[in-house]
Amino acid sequence: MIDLSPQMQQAINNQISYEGYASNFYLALAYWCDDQALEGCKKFFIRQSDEERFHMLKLYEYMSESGVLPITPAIAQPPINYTSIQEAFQKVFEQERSVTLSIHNLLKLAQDENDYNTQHFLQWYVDEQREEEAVIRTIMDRIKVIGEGGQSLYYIDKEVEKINLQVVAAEAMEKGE
Ligand code: OFO
Repeated sequence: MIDLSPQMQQAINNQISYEGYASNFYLALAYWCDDQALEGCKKFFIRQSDEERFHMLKLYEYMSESGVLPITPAIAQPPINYTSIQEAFQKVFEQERSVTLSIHNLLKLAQDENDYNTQHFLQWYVDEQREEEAVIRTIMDRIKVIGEGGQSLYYIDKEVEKINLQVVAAEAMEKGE
């Protein structure tokens, strides 16, 4: 059994709520894309929403393994409207940066407390955030290259769909599927 300090329990509970918010944030974004007829982007965000839920569940399991009852959080309303796909991806990037920061703060707490189990557990999240930020940066770069001409939305959507398939393939490979 893993011993979690009261501060660590609180911090992991906070992280549960950030991951839950991220999952709903992406879900809302998926259906904004659906409303804009951006099917490729919708698929990208549905998958991302599922991933965030998985991140949240991993934290539940970690708490449970430690003999602590996780607190299921109230989830704040995420944005449901954007002025453009460019703005949407900018907000996604900011959202990911804030989660990265909270993971780093959590890791810092684990280091300060000499909590080696939690440090080890969190390394997976550190890697995951780095990969997610890299994917979002790639998409933002492609959006810039495509520009804002007449059919740009069509090409952006196709590009995001392609990147989504690459992410799915990379994840399957990691799992050895
Ligand atoms: Fe949970 O990975 Fe991003 O936010």
